Amino acid sequence: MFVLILVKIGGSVITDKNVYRRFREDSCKKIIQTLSILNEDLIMTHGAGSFGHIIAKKSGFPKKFKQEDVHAFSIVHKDVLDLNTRIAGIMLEEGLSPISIPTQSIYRNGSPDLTDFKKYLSLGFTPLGMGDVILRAGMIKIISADDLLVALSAVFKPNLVIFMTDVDGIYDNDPKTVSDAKLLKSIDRNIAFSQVMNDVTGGMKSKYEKILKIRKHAGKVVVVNGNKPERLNDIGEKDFIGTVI
Ligand code: ATP
Ligand code: IP8
Repeated sequence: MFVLILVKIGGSVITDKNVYRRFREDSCKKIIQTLSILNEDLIMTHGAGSFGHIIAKKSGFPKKFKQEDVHAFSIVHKDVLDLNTRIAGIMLEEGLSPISIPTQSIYRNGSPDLTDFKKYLSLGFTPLGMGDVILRAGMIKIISADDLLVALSAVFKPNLVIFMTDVDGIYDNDPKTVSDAKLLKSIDRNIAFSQVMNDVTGGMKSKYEKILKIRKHAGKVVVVNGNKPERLNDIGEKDFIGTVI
């Protein structure tokens, strides 16, 4: 049914966002197992979770570059690469052929150069992008994997884009702080978003704004619980648990 699928594995699923560099290997493995058996063309990206957001926030990123930022910038970048290597390792174990495409090297100008994604996808690899910090025009910027999906969707026109977070989809309020928050099975109204702790990319609100841009180029966009990746098999069914945009 699907031909090209773009995925963001959220840092909220594969890391503990409250604990610096805590990787959730089992959750990551389960997601990759589920994606690999879909047997479709895949472009994967992942967020930074506690491998990026904690130090970035502590260091005041994004901000104007100052010499004293060099070390923290370097730590965030190295931690993101560490997370990326762990994910790529699991992908290999599950029979995929990942190729990591560093955000550092594709954001040379204002918009990203996606040539490598195209090249490797056409050769049967699974391109793997990541949220990272970049230096541009005297600024330290944060490129979220959500930003990458906006750019990738405009070029690849995917049939399906999947966002995975640690909750069941998009709610009418933050389900972690509002006990009667309701899951929106499909989006048709404005939502009150709360800031996500330890997140420097605007949490769910900014994700939703990016999803609306992606929606223009994609057949379907879904937000699902990455801890229950098997729900992907129910997309299109009445009892699918997640948000369809
Ligand atoms: P990362 O940027 O580290 O990759 P992520 O993409 O997995 O993270 P977050 O930015 O952490 O995702 O967003 C998911 C979090 O957003 C959830 O843990 C949830 O508590 C919070 N949240 C806030 N408002 C909402 C909402 N209206 N619906 C769903 N989740 C919400
Ligand atoms: O986790 C953010 O990417 P995201 C990247 O996809 C950093 O929002 C370094 C915080």
